[in-house]
Amino acid sequence: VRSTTDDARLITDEHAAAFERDGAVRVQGLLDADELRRFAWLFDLLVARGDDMSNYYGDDLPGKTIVNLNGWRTEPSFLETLTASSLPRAAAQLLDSTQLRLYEDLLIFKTPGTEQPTSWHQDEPQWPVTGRQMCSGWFCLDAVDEAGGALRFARGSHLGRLYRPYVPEDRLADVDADARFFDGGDLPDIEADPVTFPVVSFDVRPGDVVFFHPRMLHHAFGSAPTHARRTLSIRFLGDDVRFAEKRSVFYESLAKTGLADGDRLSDADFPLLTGAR
Ligand SMILES: O=C(O)CCC(=O)C(=O)O
Repeated sequence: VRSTTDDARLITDEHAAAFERDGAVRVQGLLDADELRRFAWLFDLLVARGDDMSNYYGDDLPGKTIVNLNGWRTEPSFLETLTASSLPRAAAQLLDSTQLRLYEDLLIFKTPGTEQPTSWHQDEPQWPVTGRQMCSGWFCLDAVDEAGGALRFARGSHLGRLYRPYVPEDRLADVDADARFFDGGDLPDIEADPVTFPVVSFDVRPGDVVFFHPRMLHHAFGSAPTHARRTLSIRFLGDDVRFAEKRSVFYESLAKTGLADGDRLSDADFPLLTGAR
């Protein structure tokens, strides 16, 4: 755990400007060796409890994709490790937010040589919230380049429209019910229109964190032939975020928060990580 004081700057003005302009920024060397060791420990524990989601990512393709969503709900030490790390403070600085809450954490493990991609998508369509002060902090425990699964983004797409999320057929009615949020309609073919959607990617080394806005269109190839891709993506919400009911939420507990449109977020479902209550 870092010895920096609470108000030490982890994010430069250049990082903040890039995040605002492009919707994604790489902060190199944010996590030190001790923080990485703690996250690696959590990763090993949670991947063993993960689900093989290869059928969702494309099980006609080589490899395997294991996912564990919301480790914080099952592993008591998760929040302790996260709160003690520099991630929440860096995210708060990036969002210029006094408070920071956890939205969710997502572990993704792609075995070596996985060709199962993460399809182009945005995250916000299935988050039952409104506001601008939101970001995910995505990092890998291994060095990863674009071909080996580093996230690829449509630069600036956080300033554009929201598109209908992909859902299985039995949930299409839920997406229809939320149509007012999806002013972009169906997801366009991102790769086919490089003028509207210029694709950028950041190679990462252990300790680097890529922060991106949940409206960002993003995608990833599988993993390198020689090594696995061990990834954690941790989602943060800042001061201006309020609850906004959606039926197309990604997982069920979000439909059971008891919150109504416009409510401030509750500690029970969105734990406070930094800042006073
Ligand atoms: O790491 C990946 O393959 C996908 C991650 C992702 O979509 C996210 O963090 O929102």
